[in-house]
Amino acid sequence: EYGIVRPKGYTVSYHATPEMEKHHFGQTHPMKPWRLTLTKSLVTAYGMPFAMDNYLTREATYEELNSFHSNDYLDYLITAAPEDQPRDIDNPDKEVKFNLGGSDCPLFHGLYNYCSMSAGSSLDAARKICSNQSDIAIAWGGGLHHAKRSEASGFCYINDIVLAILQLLRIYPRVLYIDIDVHHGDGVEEAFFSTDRVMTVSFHKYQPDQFFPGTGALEDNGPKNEHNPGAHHAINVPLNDGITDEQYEALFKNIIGPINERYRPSAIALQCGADSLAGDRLGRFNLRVQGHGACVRYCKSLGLPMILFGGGGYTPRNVARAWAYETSIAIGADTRIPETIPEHTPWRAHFIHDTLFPSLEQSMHEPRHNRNSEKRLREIVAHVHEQLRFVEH
Ligand code: TV1
Ligand code: CA
Ligand code: ZN
Repeated sequence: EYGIVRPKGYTVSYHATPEMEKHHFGQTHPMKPWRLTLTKSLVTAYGMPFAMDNYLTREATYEELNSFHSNDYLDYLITAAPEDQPRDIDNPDKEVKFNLGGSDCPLFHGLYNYCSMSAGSSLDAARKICSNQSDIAIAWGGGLHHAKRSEASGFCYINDIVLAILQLLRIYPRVLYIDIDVHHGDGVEEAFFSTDRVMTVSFHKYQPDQFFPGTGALEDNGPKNEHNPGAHHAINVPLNDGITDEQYEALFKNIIGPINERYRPSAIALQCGADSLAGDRLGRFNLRVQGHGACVRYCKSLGLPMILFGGGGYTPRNVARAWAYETSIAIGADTRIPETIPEHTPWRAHFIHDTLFPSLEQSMHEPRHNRNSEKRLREIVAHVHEQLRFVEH
């Protein structure tokens, strides 16, 4: 109804299920799977499903999860019940196995179903890219970048991104992983630390001991041993509070452009964590929906097959705005969707302001002070370019 049509000779697939969205991490926990419902409602109100192939996600199988995660960990994840949740008062000494059951990664009803649905959406997306049936595949329920082989971490239990990239590697010689979540993409970096077939690039707030997870310094570029193929293939862009759209966009292009030219990836995996937006409950940046989306648009312009993953994002109305806008960018309809949120959008009242692009003032009471100097950003770009001199191809 907004004149959104299927792009010619170009296929975008959308992988989701309402099953995932009904799970709860707990009353006060910042991760709200319901933000996926809000996202879908906006995508639908704008008429975008007509321009995409829409797939209902299935649960990933044990064997699929096992392609990265250990049996010990998966077996515990299957059987661990909310009753196993250690309670500080009743049982202060109860051991937390695999980092499961603490406050960040609680055990909740249906946890295994939630995890396998998230992984299922990312694996389906990867398979569509491998079979050339999609040019861009979208899995907003994925993007859980902190999970390790045998450990849950930072609201993430199963690393769906690692699973999806492992699928891409069956077909594509080199995969570029880009992570614009406000947190460091440590789990994905670690999984591909020793290979040159994946280059990982994370942009994040960096302040060890003050901001999770505390890793991802500028100088951390992979194994220090020059003979390890993974050397120079981990790129970290540590940032401070309050970075703006203008700075972030320039930084993104100055880093991803040269990486694309030098590394020549055959596919892109882009984690679009929306906690880098202004006004996020956990984030620290001043990005607007347009600035966040500009990263997606730039990646699309490189013309490579691409998966878009979700990730963090703790102010649901802004998560929905960003991911709906980025869906429109994927289908090439971003110049055609109206800025005013459609009248008939379910839960429209949740958006507070009726625009897709709230101003900084609308997103937060007072914009954060920008602690990123131009000088420091230039140093970061120079350091990354220096790393690229060591990258072959
Ligand atoms: C329950 C209830 C859990 C309220 C967790 C914020 C809560 C946080 C909560 C929280 C919170 C974190 C740490 C400290 C490590 C801990 C999806 C030494 C108001 C991808 C994960 C952030 C981000 C984890 C995930 C972080 C992602 N911040 N309220 N927990 N311990 N954990 O700092 O990258 O977005 O905050
Ligand atoms: Ca990041
Ligand atoms: Zn995050």
